[in-house]
Amino acid sequence: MRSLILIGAALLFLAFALSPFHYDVNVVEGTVVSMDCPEVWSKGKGYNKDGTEIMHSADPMATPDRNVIISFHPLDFEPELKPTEDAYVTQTEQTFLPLILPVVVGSKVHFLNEDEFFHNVQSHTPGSRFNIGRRAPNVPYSIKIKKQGVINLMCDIHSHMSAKILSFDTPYFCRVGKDGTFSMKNLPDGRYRVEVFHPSCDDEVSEIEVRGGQVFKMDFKLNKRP
Ligand SMILES: [Cu+2]
Repeated sequence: MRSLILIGAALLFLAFALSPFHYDVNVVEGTVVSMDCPEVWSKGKGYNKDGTEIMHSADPMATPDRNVIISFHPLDFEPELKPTEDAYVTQTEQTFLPLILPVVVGSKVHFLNEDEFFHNVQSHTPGSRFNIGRRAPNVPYSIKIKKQGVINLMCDIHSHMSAKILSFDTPYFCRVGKDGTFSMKNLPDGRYRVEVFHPSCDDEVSEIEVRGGQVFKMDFKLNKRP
């Protein structure tokens, strides 16, 4: 009986290994170094129309280096696109957090005003125009992102507030870590166009082929926008 179970398991394994639908998953890891790229905004003092000082959150998620996103776009197959869960943008101390939010196209993005005064969120990006109106503190509001691409967010009350949603037609993307390293896991075999997005550096585009369930290395050096 036991040997029958073992034979059965071996046959199942063989069927899986030989199946045309079987693929290995790979890992791409590496570093992103940004050179001489400016802060997204000046951290110097600025003033609102009413004379009050412009606020900026000191949260790390408001800094360019914590908002570097690397995405892998399959060239050999159509990936399954499941909406991103927990896609949140808050408005905190007159700052969008995070500055850059990556999602799969079709996801719902939730906005939450965490300040004690009104904010607005709107986009004038063609194909992704919306305006959630002026919202009181702690009243959440959600928008479905229908088109892929970069969507620019702003607040019509505080003109220094800006952020971006990166709406991807791939589920393979990650945020580069604090130490400048990244590790993109679960990449099926194939060729990919690799894009690195940094809020204030020039974008970097590259290509990689991954196969055989291995770990691949990729390093990027980003330069100031020309
Ligand atoms: Cu605002």
